[in-house]
Amino acid sequence: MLILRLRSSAKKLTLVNMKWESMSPFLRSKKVAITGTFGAGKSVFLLSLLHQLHNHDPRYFRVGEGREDKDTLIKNLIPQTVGDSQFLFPYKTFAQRLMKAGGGIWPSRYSATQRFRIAFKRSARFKRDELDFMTFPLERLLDLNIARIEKYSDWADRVLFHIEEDKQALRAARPYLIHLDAQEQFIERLIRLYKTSLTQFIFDYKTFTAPSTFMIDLHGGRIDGGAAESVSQARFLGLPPGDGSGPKEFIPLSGIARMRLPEFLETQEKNYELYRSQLLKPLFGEVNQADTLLVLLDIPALLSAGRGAFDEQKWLLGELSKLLKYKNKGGQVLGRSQIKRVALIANKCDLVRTFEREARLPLLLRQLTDDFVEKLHKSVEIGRFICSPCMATRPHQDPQSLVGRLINPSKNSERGEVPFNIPEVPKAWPQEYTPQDFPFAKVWPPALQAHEKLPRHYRLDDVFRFILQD
Ligand SMILES: Nc1nc2c(ncn2[C@@H]2O[C@H](COP(=O)(O)OP(=O)(O)O)[C@@H](O)[C@H]2O)c(=O)[nH]1
Ligand SMILES: [Mg+2]
Repeated sequence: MLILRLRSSAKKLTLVNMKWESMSPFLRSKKVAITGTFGAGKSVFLLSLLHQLHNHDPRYFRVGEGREDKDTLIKNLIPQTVGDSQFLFPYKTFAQRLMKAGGGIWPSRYSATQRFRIAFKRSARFKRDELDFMTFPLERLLDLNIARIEKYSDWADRVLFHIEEDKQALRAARPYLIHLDAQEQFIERLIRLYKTSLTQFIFDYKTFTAPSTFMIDLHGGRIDGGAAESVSQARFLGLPPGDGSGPKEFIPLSGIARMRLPEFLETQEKNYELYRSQLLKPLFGEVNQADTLLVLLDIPALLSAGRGAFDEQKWLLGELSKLLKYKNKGGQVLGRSQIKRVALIANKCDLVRTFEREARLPLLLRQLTDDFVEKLHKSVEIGRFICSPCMATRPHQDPQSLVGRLINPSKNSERGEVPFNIPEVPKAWPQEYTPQDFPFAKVWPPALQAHEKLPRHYRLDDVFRFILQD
């Protein structure tokens, strides 16, 4: 409790700071939250953006808005300290790895939430700018119900209800449900069975796979494919072990099981509350304090993972819209949304055939996000972007191919640049499709050529101008 209290008073302090700074006549502060599902490109986006700003060249990264100020320069950029340094984005290390001679590597995972704060001056402006970036996994929105439902037992009933409504989920969870109803229950066994069910839900893109830390842990690692029984047991259904104590897990107990296991129920209630107060409330509260939200949508990945991935993405966007709508109702729990701008970004467009980028991605992006936009407050400004923060492919004479450093080790063990086939992007999202229909490849970052100082990007500067707008 003490730690919690300390934390919240630290938060108040930063709030006071932010207020003071935003009123300062010499500084313009903005808070930018970046989200997207696992692998959508949050770290690469932040890395590339920071890299372009640290090494700003107005020929390749346009900051000025009008035609007349196309030479606006980023000057005097200074990284600022962030509140909690364990989440500091290791910009320098990642940039060195990305820029290695002969071809670099993508950033690795180290934390699900990342932060970086910079201050700089635009040559045409009087005030300095400060940008405070944070990233978080969109999968955390799987927990929105936990954040909103105060009582553990209400949440448990609701989850069990959802499982029973869904035939496929019911099948996956049957061993767990049977043990819940058994004469005698073994707690370890209940937890093990629930982990197995949840793993299956994740593989089937079920949207009630909470707590989300089971899928994406606090280090940003995602559960791997494989047999549901074996891959799941080392992961936690709640907060991980720490401070010398074990994991703080919770599973949905039925009404009968809650009566039969009063002591276990008590720890379940406690762990549920800890998860809400230590993870969800601070995170969602902070997201709502951002001015601008960037949502990275990896259309090639959604196509190459099958229709379930598309449906899950849409559902997560729906939950995100609920979080942002807390403007009027129940705003006390998760904070009033301050978000004024949302950028919807069709990311990694360098993996799509050159001519299809502008011809096909815009419509797919619309179809994916229209319901989301519809649900937002009308005052929120929406920007839509086709983007690649780090172009890792080059055109090939065959328009159905691109050249890049293919990751597939059996096809390119040397990590050299090779041409490879690119599937055609559909004109609209098909009602049904499987991973075989759109086999998009993965590539290493580009091996820079002699005249290139920085990786190329595709319209990353458009997104940046959107962030900076007055
Ligand atoms: N071709 C291409 N691949 C990218 C780009 N951005 C990210 N990726 C790939 O996507 C992977 C995941 O990106 P990352 O930023 O770590 O995703 P995160 O989980 O959202 O932080 C990277 O390892 C790259 O393989 C891009 O602009 N172009
Ligand atoms: Mg990342």
